[in-house]
Parts: sequence; structure tokens; C-alpha cells
Amino acid sequence: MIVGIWLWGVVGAKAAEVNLSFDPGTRNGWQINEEIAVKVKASTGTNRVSTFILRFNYDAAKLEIAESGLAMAGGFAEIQREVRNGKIYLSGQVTVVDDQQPYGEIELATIRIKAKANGQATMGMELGNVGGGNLGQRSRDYTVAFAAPSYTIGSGSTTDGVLRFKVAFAGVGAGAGCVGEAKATVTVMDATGFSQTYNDVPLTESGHEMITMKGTDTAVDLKLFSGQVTLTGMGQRQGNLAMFIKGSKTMQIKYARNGQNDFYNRAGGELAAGATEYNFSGYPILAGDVRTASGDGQDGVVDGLDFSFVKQQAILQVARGGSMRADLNSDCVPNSIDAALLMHSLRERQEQLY
Ligand SMILES: [Ca+2]
Ligand SMILES: [Ca+2]
Repeated sequence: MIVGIWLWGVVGAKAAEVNLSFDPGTRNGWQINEEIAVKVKASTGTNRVSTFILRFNYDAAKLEIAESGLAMAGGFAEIQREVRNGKIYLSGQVTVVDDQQPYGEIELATIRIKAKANGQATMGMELGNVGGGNLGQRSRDYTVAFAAPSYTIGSGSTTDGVLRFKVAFAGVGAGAGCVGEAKATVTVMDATGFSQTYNDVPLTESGHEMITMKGTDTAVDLKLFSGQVTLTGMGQRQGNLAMFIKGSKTMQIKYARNGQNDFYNRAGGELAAGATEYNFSGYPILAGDVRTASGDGQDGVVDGLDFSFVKQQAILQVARGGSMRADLNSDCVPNSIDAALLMHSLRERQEQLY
């Protein structure tokens, strides 16, 4: 915790006539994608202010600032308001004569800032001209000091949490020989609905297990796959998470509870980043999204298009190594078993999106 006391100069040195600062000047636990309005403040004592010309730099890897997020404070007419090459240009002037010009604790402008990445972020002043006196002329330049702000995004650590999981795929048995390169698209969502999607998450085989799928009576020996996602972009959102997992031939399934063996029928989730490997094998990922209206691919829906494709391939009895898109259980043969798997998916909900 940083206590908000700013020292305006070294003891013995001449104090600046105008002290510029940002409000807030410190912030801890700033969340990624959270936007805050920072005021540019001036402490001028009895010095009246007529104009200011300021240029600030900022850490563009961690902070996002748009020109539309800059605004003059009341009482100042805009001369320049621009964001260019990681720098902020702010210039304004008063519209009143000398003896009405503001002084004391005043506000010059507002900068809306959005946090982009975990870590420490700061901003610096490259140019700080503040003048007083005749309207439209800087008849007097003040000496200016600036207290650089200190912002902490997320925990301040640039290390993101990791979410680990284990899944099975409906029909993909222990002996399945045509799994190929197993990958998934994983979307992680927190309780507020904030989400990040991670593509091509590698899955590695991690044994097998007898699993009785919902809606069936028979236990089947299914292959297990382990995977993990580093929660880049989730910031401090490391708990109360849900994951949505989709394979290259499957529906998207929501997982939100360890040991889940059925549809998670509510919003939110109970997962957290850490060492725990969540086991979702009791609710295998349903196969079937292999076609779209325009052909091969995925459209998020298991429907008649997918079914007729798989059925057609089954009838054709494509040779081993043939059209494997239709080989939903990865046993190297597109046949009626794949069509039956798809029938099972059709009975379930389609995509699980919340
Ligand atoms: Ca489809
Ligand atoms: Ca098959």
C-alpha cells in the first residue's frame, strides 16, 4: 500500500510554482479492461493560470488511451487534444481576463485510461508549460513539477494463472487409433461474463477410464486428455471461472465444476487458477460439429448438415485414412457408430454459451 504523500522537491531547493499531478496518482489492483478517468490537477498556490501546454508519455503495452478519452476541464478552451505515438498532447487556455483566472487547487483536463496488461505502469511528463497573465499570451511562465503516477494492474505480477483440466470425448475409446493432433479451443469466463478465448490448446493423452455417459446405460472405456490454459488477459479474474471447450469435431461444452458429470445448467462457475487439475471426464465432450452450410468446418451447431455428412461417409465406407472429419470416435473408420454418436449429440442441447 502506497500512502499518497507527494514530496514536491528537495528540501532547500526552490519549490515549483505549479505542481502537476494525476488523480488518482496511485492505484492498486486495477483490472484489465477496466477504464478509469484520471484528472490532471495543478496546485498553483496564488499563481493564476491562463494557459497550459502538456505532453505526457505512457506505457502503451499496459495502458490504452484514446483521443476521445481526453477532455479539457471546465473553464479551459481546447487548443490541442491528441494521442499520437504513445504520447498525450493537452493544451488549453482560459477564456477570461487576468483577475478571473483560476488559481489554487485546479483541474486542467481528464484522461480516460484503460488497463491492458498485468504489471506496473507509469506515465511521465515530457513537456510542462503553465503560464499566467494576459489572455492569449503567456506573459509569465511558471516553474513546473510533476508527480509521476504509479499504477499496479492485476496483482502487479506479470505471471498469469493457469487453469488445468482433464476431459474425455464421447465415443473416443481407449483404443482409438486416429485421434491425430488433439487440440481444443477454450474460452474462460468469469462471473461478470468477461471472457478470453485461447485457440489451439494442445491436449495430451493421459490414460483412460470407464465412463457411463448421460443417456446411456453402458460404461465405455474412454481415452482421457489433459490440457491447460495460461489465463493471459484475465487479469485478477482467477476465480469463479467457467470454461467452454470445443474440439475440431465437437460441440462446445461448458465445464464449471470439478467432477462435473452433467450439463452445468446455470451461469458462472466454480473453477480457479492453480495446481488443481479439474476432472470433467464424467461429462464427455459431444461430437458432431463437422460441417457448415458452405461445407467442411464448424458453425457452432450440430444439425442435419453434420448428420447427413457423417451418414453419407458411413455409407460410402471410406477407406482407412480417408475422410476422417466424419470419424467422430477416431477409430479410423467412418461408419454407423459415428452416425449414432452424432444422434446422441442431436438429443443434447446445442452450443453451451453461458
Ligand atoms: Ca455444424
Ligand atoms: Ca469412426
